[in-house]
Amino acid sequence: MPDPITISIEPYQEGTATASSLAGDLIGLPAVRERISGPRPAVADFRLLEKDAGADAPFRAVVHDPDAYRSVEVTGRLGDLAGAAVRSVRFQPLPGREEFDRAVEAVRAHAEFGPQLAADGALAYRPMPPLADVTHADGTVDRVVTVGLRTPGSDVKHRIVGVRTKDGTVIPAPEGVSAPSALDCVTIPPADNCPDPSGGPRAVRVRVRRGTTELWNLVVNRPRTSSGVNGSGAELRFVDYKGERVLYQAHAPILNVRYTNDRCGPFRDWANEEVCFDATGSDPVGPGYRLCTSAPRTILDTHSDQGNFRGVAFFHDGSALRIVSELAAGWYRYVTEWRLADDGTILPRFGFSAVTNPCTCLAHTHHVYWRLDLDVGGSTANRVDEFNDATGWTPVRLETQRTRNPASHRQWRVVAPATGRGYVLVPGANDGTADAYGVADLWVLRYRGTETDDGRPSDTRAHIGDFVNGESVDGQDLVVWYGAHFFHDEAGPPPPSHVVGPDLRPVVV
Ligand SMILES: [Cu+2]
Repeated sequence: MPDPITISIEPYQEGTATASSLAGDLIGLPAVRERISGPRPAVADFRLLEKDAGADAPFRAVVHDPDAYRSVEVTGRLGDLAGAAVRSVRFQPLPGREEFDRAVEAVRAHAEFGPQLAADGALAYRPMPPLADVTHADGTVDRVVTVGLRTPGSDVKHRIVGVRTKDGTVIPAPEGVSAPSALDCVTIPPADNCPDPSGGPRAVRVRVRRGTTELWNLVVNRPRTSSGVNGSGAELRFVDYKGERVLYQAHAPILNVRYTNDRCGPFRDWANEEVCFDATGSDPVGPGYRLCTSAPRTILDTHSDQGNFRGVAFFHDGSALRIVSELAAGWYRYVTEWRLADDGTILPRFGFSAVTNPCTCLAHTHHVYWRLDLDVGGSTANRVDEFNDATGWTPVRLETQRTRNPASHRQWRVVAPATGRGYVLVPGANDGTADAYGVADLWVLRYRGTETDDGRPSDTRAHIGDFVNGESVDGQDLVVWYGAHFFHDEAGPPPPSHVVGPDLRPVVV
C-alpha cells in the first residue's frame, strides 16, 4: 500500500502590492482626479509588469468612473507613484448581476416586451455580446446592457434588446447584436442560483503530499480573481513539483468563438465569471475554495446550470489532483480544469457547453489559448525544441508561432539546459488545428511582464502574434502559448469529447 495522499489548503497572502492596497493612492493622484471626478471611482485592473517584482516594480492600472463612464490608465513604478503617467482609455466593465437585474426589470416594464416575458416558458437571460454601447456625435458614450429574451410561443424565439444603464430606456434593436431569431438552441435553462457568499481569500496555497513527501505545492486563484483583462479561468502560480519549480504561472487569458459564415458573433469571451456546479466537501478557508470528497460535477456531467457551489473545487481522484471551476460568458458555459498527476504530469483542460440561446445550434468553433510560463527546474533559462518525424528534435532559436502537424507527430518540449529536465507538450487528439481565425497552435515567446494577455484588440481574434518580434528564446526566460480549437456542430456527428487540452509530461533529455 502506498502512503495516503493528503491535501492542504490555506489562504495565500500576496507578497507584493495589490489593487486593494494601492487603490486609495492611485485614485488620489492629481492627474487621475483631473479626469475622473465621479463619487465612485474604482481600480478596475491592476498588474505588476515584472516577475518577482520588488518594492519599485513597474505597474499598470485602470481607474474607472462608472458615473461618467470614463477610464484612465495609470502606468509607473511602485516607488514613484507621483511620477506615474496617466492617460484616458476606453474601458467597458462587464455588467455585474445587479446592473443586469436592473436591466431585466426595465424590460419587464416595457409595453411590448413585458407581456411577452410573462408568457409560459419565456425568460430573460444574459446574451452575447454583453454590451451594445452607443457613441454620440459629441463623443459621449451611453452604456447599454444587452438582455436576451426567449419567447417560445412566437415565431421569433429569441431577440436581444438593450437597456441604457443611466435611465433604463429599452432599445429594441441595438446595433451590433444578432437579429431576432427563430432558432431556439439548447434546452438547458440558465439558473445560476447557488449562493455567492462574500469573503474568502483571493488565492490559496495548495499542497499535495504522499506520506511525508511533498508532490505539488502551488498557488491557485479562483477565476474571479484571475489575471488578465478578461480573466483567465482557474489560474495557477508558483507551481513546484517535488520541491522544484515547474511553472511560474499557468492560465487561459484568451477565449473566443467564431460561427461558420459568421451567422452569429464572433465573440471575445471572458473567463472570470463563475457559475454554479456540484461540489461536495468542505471549505477549509471560507467560500470559493472547496476540498471535495467526490468528483465535482459540471454542466458537462449534469446537463444542468444548477449546482451548490461556485469557485474552485479540488479533488484527488487516486492519481491526480483535479482543480475544477465552471465559467459563464453570456449563454456560454466553460469548464476550466487542471489535473496535476502524482507522477508530475500536468493536464490543462477546457470544456465547452451552453444554456438556452439563439446561436449555438449553428456550427461554430471555440478557441482557447493557454499561457504557460514554464520555469523548469527553478531556472528561468529554458529552451524549446520542436519534434517532427523527418528531422527529430530541433531547438527553437527565435520567437515564433507554429501550427500542429499530426502527420509528422509534431510536438514540443521545454528544457532546462543545466539539468536536462523538462516537459514535453503533446497536443490533445481533440485539439483541432488553427484556421485563419484561430491564427496558430503554439507560440514561443520571451517572457515579458507586459505580455500576459493580448489587451483589448479591436477585433475578437487572438493577437498573441503581435508579441513575436524576433527576440531570442534560446536559454531565455520564455513563455509558451498553446491554442486548442473545438469545432461544435450539432448537425454533425457528436464529438468524442467536449473537452480539449494538451498533456505536459515530465522528461529528462
Ligand atoms: Cu459550442
